[in-house]
This record gives sequence, structure tokens and C-alpha cells, in this order.
Amino acid sequence: MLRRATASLLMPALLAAALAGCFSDKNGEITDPSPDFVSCDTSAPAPPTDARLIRIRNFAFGPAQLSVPAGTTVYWINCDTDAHTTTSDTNVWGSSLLTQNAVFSRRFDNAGSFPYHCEPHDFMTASITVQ
Ligand SMILES: [Cu+2]
Repeated sequence: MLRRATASLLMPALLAAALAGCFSDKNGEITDPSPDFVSCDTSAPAPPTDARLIRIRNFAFGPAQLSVPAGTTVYWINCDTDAHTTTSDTNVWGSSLLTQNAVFSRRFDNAGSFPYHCEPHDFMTASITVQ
């Protein structure tokens, strides 16, 4: 009786969390499928002028410092077997846990400095400057 009541309460919450994880994160999105240049393979084609790629590899964002013109879409791909996030220090965006080869993207329309980190690994820090 108690077990059934608990399950019925949990199911909608779990479903909502699963759907949110599939389709969108806060102020950004999980990108699936991704454009060709979004790859852990460093011989992938260069991004178009309105996009940039950040690879998460060996517990670091690369490049850690990125400067882009306003209107640029930034893609992050996780090249590690461990899961990581891209999480704004100032609550501007936040991805869910990205498993290996998962991609998150966000378009930066406003100028400013946007420091971010990885939620499980607070030593992983980086920033994006939008001009
Ligand atoms: Cu991490």
C-alpha cells in the first residue's frame, strides 16, 4: 500500500526529469544529432563563423578561455568516459550530466563575461567572453 503510493507520486517526477533531459536544459539544449564539426575527432571540419566548439577532455574544457562575437552558438562535447556538465557560475545556463559524446549547445546573444564550471568537478573552470 505504502509502496504503491510512493511509486505513483514518483512516476510523474521521474518522467518529467527524463523528458527534460532528452529535449532541453535550462537556457540551452542537448543537441542530438549534432552538426559535423561537433566531434571529439580533432580532424573534424572547422565550425562555421557563427559557431564554436569546446571539447571536454581529461577533466578540462578546451579551450578554457573563449572569446566570441554576439550571436555565436557554442557547442560543448564530452570526450571523456566520465560524465561532466557545463554550468554557468551566474545561473545563466546549466546542462544536465553529459555522458561520453553527449553535446550541449547555447547561443550567446548578449555581450559579457560568462564564467562556468563542471558541477561534479568544481576544479574544472572556464569562461566565455562575448563581444
Ligand atoms: Cu566534470
